[in-house]
Amino acid sequence: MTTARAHTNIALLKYWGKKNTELILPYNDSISLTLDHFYTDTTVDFVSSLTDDEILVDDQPLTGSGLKRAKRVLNLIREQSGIQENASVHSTNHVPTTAGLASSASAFAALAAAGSKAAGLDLSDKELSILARHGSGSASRSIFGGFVQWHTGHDSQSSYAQSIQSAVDWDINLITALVDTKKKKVSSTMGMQAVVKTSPFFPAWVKSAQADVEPMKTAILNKNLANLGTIAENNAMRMHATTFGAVPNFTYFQPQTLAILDAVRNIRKLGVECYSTVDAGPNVKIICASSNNELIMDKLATIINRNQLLVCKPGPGIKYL
Ligand code: 2P0
Repeated sequence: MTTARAHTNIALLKYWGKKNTELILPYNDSISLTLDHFYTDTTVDFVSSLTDDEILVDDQPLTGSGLKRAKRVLNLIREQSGIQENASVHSTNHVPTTAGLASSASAFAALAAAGSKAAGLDLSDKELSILARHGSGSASRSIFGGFVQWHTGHDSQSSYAQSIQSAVDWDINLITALVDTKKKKVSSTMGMQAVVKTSPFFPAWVKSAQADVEPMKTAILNKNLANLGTIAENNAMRMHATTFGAVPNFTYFQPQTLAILDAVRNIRKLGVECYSTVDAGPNVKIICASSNNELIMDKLATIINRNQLLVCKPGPGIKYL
C-alpha cells in the first residue's frame, strides 16, 4: 500500500488543444508553476479479493470520465508491472472545490505515483509524468515542483514534463481572484476540442504559444518577473481568443473577470508589477511579488471581496507519505 501527495499547478504558458486525444498529446509545449497549499493525497493498494477497481474520491465512488481516465492509468500500471489484481484507491483532495483551481492535475499525478509504487515499479520522474499524462494533460506537470515545462513530443514516450527550476528562491507568487466557483458550462476537455475543430484562430494560437517557450524559460532562469508576467498574460489572452473564434463561439470570461483584468492593467500603470492569467474558467490569477500582495489586494477590493482573494506560493513535486 502506498500513499503519494501531488500539488496543483497553474500554467503560465497554456496547454490548449490535443493533437492526439487518445494519448493526450498537446499541440504546443506548456510551462507551469506548481503551487503550495493545494494538493491531493492518494493511497493505492492492489488487492486480490477485489473483482473490480474500487476508486473513492473524497469518500465518493468515482464515475463517468474521471473513472475511465483513472482506470486507463491503472491499466497502464498493470501492463508495466505484470500485476493482475484490481486496485483499491482512496483519494483526498485538499483543493477546496470553492478554490476554482483544477484538481485533475494533482489527482492524476498522485494516482500515477502511488499506483506505480504500490505495484512495485520504481519509475523515474519522466516515466511518472508520461503515466500521469494519460489521466489528464496538466497532471504530467504536477510530478515536479516549481517551474515546469511539458514537451509536446511526437508520441507517448516523447511527451513528458521536465523541471525548469524546482527550488524557486525568488519572490514570485499568485493571487487567485475567485470570480465564480460553480462548475463551468464548457469543460477544458470540451473547450479545447471545440477550438481545435472550429476556431480559425487555433493555428495562430499554436504558433504564438510555441514561440513563447524560449523567452519564458529565459525569463524564469533570469528571475525576471516583468518579462515572465508579460509573456504569461499575452499567452492567456491568446488562448481565450480561440474561444471567441470558435463556432459556436463561447467564452470563459464573466463581467467580473474583465473588470479584474482591467484593474490589473491599471495597477501596472502605477508602476506595480502585476500580470494576469486565466484558465478555462472565470477566475483570474495575478502574478506578482509577494511584497506587493497587500497593495494589489487593497486595489482589487473595490471589485471583489477580500475573502475571494487567495494567495498561492510555489510548491513542491511528488512526495511519498
Ligand atoms: C493548462 N488547462 O495548461 C490549461 C490551461 C486549462 C487551460 O490543462 O483534457 O484538465 O484532462 O488533458 O489537463 C486543463 O486541462 O485537460 C488545462 P485534459 P486538463 O493548465
